[in-house]
Amino acid sequence: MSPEAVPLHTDCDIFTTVFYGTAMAKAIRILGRHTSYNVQKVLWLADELSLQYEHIQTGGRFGGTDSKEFLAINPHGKVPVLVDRERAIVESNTIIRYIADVYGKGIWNASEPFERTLTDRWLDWSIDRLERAFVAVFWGYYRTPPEKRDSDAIDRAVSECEDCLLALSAQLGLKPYLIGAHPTLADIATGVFLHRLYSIELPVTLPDNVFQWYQRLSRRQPYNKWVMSDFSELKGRVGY
Ligand SMILES: N[C@@H](CCC(=O)N[C@@H](CS)C(=O)NCC(=O)O)C(=O)O
Repeated sequence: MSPEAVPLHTDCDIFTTVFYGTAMAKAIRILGRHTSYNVQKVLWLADELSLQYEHIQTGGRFGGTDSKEFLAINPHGKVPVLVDRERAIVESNTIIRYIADVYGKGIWNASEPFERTLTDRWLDWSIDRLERAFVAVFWGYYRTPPEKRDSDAIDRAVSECEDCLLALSAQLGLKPYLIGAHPTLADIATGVFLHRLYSIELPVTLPDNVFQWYQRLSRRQPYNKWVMSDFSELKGRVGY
């Protein structure tokens, strides 16, 4: 089923679906609209690991995040949420760490504490620097109607994004992925922003290393399916 084909859920449906399952219920349920880059991190990793899960479109035009049942699961009213049996996990980077720890067989995140910091620092940096710069570009330009845009703020945000891309480029060096020969959570938490930076009409320069990394990621089926999915419904949409 294509992402768009999933039916809308009422608040009540979401509560029922999450806790009691549907006819196609799986132990793992991923709540969140596929157009959210935070949700895409989770769907991308789940497919890399061939997890069996149920995807419940939630938030945005699908609604459901302001119901009291959803807020009981995530008081921030945001997606993604992962429900693994009866336990709910929130915050995209926390969720991907959890999935990697429980289902990842040591490939996507190291267990040795120092090795783990090598990946973790990119997850933290992605929130502190990259996401902040990306959001200023994506919301300031793509999601804001032309007559309301602040072009100076957009220029500053593009420059901040380009600084972040240079930091990624330096790290990529001779390595195909941020940590080495195989992608890890570091690539997921940062690589999820690349497609949008590359494909909105603004000229954001991708350094060579970063462009090649983007191409490598694009050839991975889960990246192609989720991260490179159509997000045009968000254009000029400041509502959520
Ligand atoms: N820090 C949170 C941020 C979650 C977040 O802001 N999610 C956005 C989508 S990217 C959301 O739920 N927006 C409201 C909506 O989609 O209805 C995370 O990483 O999970």
